Amino acid sequence: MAGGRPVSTETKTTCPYCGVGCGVIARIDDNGTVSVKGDPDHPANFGRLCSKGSALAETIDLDGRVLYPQIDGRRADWDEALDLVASRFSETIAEHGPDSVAFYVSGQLLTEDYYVANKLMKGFIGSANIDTNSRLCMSSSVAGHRRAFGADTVPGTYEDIELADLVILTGSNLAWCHPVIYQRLAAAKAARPSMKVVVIDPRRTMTADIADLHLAIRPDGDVALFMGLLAHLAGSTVIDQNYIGTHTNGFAEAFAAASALSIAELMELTGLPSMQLRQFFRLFEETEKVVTCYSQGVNQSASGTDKVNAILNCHLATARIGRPGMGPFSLTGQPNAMGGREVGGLANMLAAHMAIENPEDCDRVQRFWQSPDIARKSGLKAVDMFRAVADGTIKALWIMATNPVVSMPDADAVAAAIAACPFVVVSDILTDTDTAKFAHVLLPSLGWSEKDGTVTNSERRISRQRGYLPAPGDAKADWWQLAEVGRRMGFEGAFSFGSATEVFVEHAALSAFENDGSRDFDIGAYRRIDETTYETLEPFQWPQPEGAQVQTTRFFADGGFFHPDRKARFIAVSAPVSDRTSAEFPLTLNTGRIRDQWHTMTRTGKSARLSAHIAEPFAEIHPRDAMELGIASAGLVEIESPYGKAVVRALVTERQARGSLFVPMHWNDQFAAKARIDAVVAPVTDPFSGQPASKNVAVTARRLKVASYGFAVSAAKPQGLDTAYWALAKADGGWRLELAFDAAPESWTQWCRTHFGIPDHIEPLGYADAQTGDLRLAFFDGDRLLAAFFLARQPVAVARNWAIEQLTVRHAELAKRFAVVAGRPGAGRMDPGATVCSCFSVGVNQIVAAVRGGCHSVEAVGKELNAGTNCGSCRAEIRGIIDGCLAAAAE
Ligand SMILES: Nc1nc2c(c(=O)[nH]1)N[C@H]1C(S)=C(S)[C@@H](COP(=O)(O)OP(=O)(O)OC[C@H]3O[C@@H](n4cnc5c(=O)[nH]c(N)nc54)[C@H](O)[C@@H]3O)O[C@H]1N2
Ligand SMILES: Nc1nc2c(c(=O)[nH]1)N[C@H]1C(S)=C(S)[C@@H](COP(=O)(O)OP(=O)(O)OC[C@H]3O[C@@H](n4cnc5c(=O)[nH]c(N)nc54)[C@H](O)[C@@H]3O)O[C@H]1N2
Ligand code: SF4
Ligand SMILES: [Mo]
Repeated sequence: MAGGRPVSTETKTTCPYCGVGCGVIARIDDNGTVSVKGDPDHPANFGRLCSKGSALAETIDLDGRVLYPQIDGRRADWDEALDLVASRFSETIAEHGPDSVAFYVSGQLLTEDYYVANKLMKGFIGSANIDTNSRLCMSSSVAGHRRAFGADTVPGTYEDIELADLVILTGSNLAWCHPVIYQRLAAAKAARPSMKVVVIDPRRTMTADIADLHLAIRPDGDVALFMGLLAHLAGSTVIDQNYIGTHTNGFAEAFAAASALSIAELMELTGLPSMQLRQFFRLFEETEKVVTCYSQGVNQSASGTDKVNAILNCHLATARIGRPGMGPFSLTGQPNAMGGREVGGLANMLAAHMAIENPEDCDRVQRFWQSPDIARKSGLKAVDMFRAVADGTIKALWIMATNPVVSMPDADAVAAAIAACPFVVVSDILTDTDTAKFAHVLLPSLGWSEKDGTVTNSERRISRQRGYLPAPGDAKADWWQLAEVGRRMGFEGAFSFGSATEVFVEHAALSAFENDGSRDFDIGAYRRIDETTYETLEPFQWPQPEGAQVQTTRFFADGGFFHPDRKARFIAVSAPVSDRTSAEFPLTLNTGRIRDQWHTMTRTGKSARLSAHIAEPFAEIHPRDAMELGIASAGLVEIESPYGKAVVRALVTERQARGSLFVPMHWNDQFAAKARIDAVVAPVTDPFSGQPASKNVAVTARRLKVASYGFAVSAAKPQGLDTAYWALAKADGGWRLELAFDAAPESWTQWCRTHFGIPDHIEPLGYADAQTGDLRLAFFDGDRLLAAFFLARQPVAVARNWAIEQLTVRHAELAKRFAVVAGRPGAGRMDPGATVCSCFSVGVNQIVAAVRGGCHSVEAVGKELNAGTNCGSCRAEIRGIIDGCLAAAAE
């Protein structure tokens, strides 16, 4: 039973990863096996999925799950745990006031969870100290929208991206981070090749593969670029004086600010040659149907809000907004970043898109909630919230569905703050996360596949997530945990929700409460729905006011903004000084995502298939920078800022601009020795949004000298690792492990026994070369490989996928066992190489062979190897490999 229903064999639900919000059909076979496929009827994806969505079934096992409440590490029952949480929060409030407690929540909560969290903190505890990881994600967009539009409104729809003649992607690695929108864009462009795509990103990402123009902008050059564009447009005929005059304010000031920049200054600030600038400006000028999509290269910046407004200015000035194929488009990161904004989950929002700084809104919400108290001023934003935890102002903290010890800037300081906090509650699905280990009370939450509720995607579409598996152990929904604590804190009536439906209905009612069209967010049509309607709810876009026709899904084509005068505001922005480097910290660290991992890897890290794409933390570095620093490809690099250090593998590539490094945000202390890159990221924030500048951090980098490098595969999970470097990844049949050592242990055999759990009676097959320092050990239990260990003075050259395969094949003959020690495939066997296509586990060497064999297009490679024919997320990489092979052949 899930949510009181019988388990059915096919359930329509929504992917729990990115903000595209793809519909998923989960199927349970007779033997209990779960499989997922794209929902052909869901309007976000029409059946498509990306590699992460396709691998969902591999991430729902119960390994590592929190199954019952824990107090100081011991098992407790719900009553005891909830009583303790309620009493500690109540006592702290009684003694130190409401602002001495805080919630830090997440865009991965369902709307119902989020609604209850916000109601409890803002309406009943009476503090606005609830903030969310959306602060690190969308808050600059929220602030930019609110400045320009008077509300946090995303005007357009996904269809606009397909209808546009020009799609600008700035600060977005769409191919890897919103893969299904990328697939929709790529399909539209293939069908209509006149469509143009511009990618603006300091790095040449996989997304640039589809671009007609790639602008390798200087870090944080975006404000200047869009100021330059506005000045250019103002001098052209496409400026819409009528729209500007009727529906907006502030154009003259914004234009004056923008036109103050000379072309020389523009070139300097953006790092772009004048020809490229002009080409971009002209493309925008000449194309009416233009959509500008932006994501973290825009939001995560000290000038993030200004970047957003600089973009919005250009769309407002040309009235290219809210019409088919036109508009600015903030791509949301998390599955429910939008839902969180709708319930007011940020410390500076109220609920249902009402403003905390507006006393009338506060009164209205208080009346609706019939609450004793309501927060009337903003609470602490994430970075300040953890500072207040550090300095003892906040004494009780509830962290839900987020892993701040990994994802917050200055992460070591955040870890220290949480460790020192007198009372920490963590609601998670896993026991061992970098944050959960600090919990006084660890509460087991229902995860995807078990929980029920709604999420809102980037295009304002509300979809159901539905549970189809039973609750594991004592796990309970996040909203239930919050409501129980609310009741136990004395707010019985306000938190008597019996189901997710009841929460949703109240949320819908609040959105409609005294809403005469003055607020954009209105889903009043759903304020009276019953359990059955909620159960079968089809995806729908807001707004949906009660009694209105199902209406157009775009905003602002004819004005109707949400400032009191119903006009939009141009914002006069100025170009920031963006270079943060110094003699001591001469490099710019840029951080972000890779295709097949999700955030702190608590879920995607469980899939061997996803882990095969990129199996260890890395820093992209330009070949010339690498040379100057003496960093060799595949060597190790130590990155340092005044805040902390990290050690990752060097990935030398010309895709990276000179003077900067790119490191993924995903790795953490569960998967690597020292790769939490946020330990290095400075806690610098945007002055309007409070969003951290995670993409422009001054650092220094050096080669990490080690005595030897290692690689291992192990059937059992390696334990107790403490070497100079290690990075662990799930593999079919076990684990793979990259290693480096400062010194040799007394016995390598003993070292392997300890860390790979090898019984004493099993002696290794071995090979050692004193001259080269090469050492190989393989431990077999009968014909099964338990572990193989390869050591060298240089980064180990063993074929990784081949070595991993040895964990699952049988080694009956001695020759086969010796092949493992030899560290290479036998004659006639090809090493597939690093995985490119995770759906069909096709490696780079196989693709190269196919290209050499005459497959010169992605389609031909697909026919030969299946690669790229399922989710398509790897098609850009396959094209890159083909281009590389053909270029090499032509030389
Ligand atoms: N595979 C995968 N997909 C995800 C996620 C994931 O963890 N893994 N997470 C989801 C979430 S929550 C989010 S927020 C989104 C994020 O999605 P994206 O924003 O697309 O991803 P990022 O890699 O964080 O950053 C995007 C790009 O911004 C570029 N950039 C850095 N500095 C600048 C700059 O100054 N100007 C410009 N124009 N570009 C710059 C970076 O080089 C990077 O390529 O992804 C979502 N999708
Ligand atoms: N340097 C750098 N830092 C960044 C970024 C960057 O680009 N660079 N990006 C930032 C952005 S945009 C984001 S969105 C954040 C993301 O960062 P986080 O939110 O910290 O990352 P997640 O791994 O998604 O954390 C989700 C946690 O919730 C748990 N969980 C999963 N499902 C449930 C559930 O149903 N209920 C509960 N209670 N728990 C659950 C997971 O096990 C995990 O511990 O990182 C930010 N940090
Ligand atoms: S694009 Fe991929 S990760 Fe995003 S919602 Fe769709 S399937 Fe999930
Ligand atoms: Mo995000």
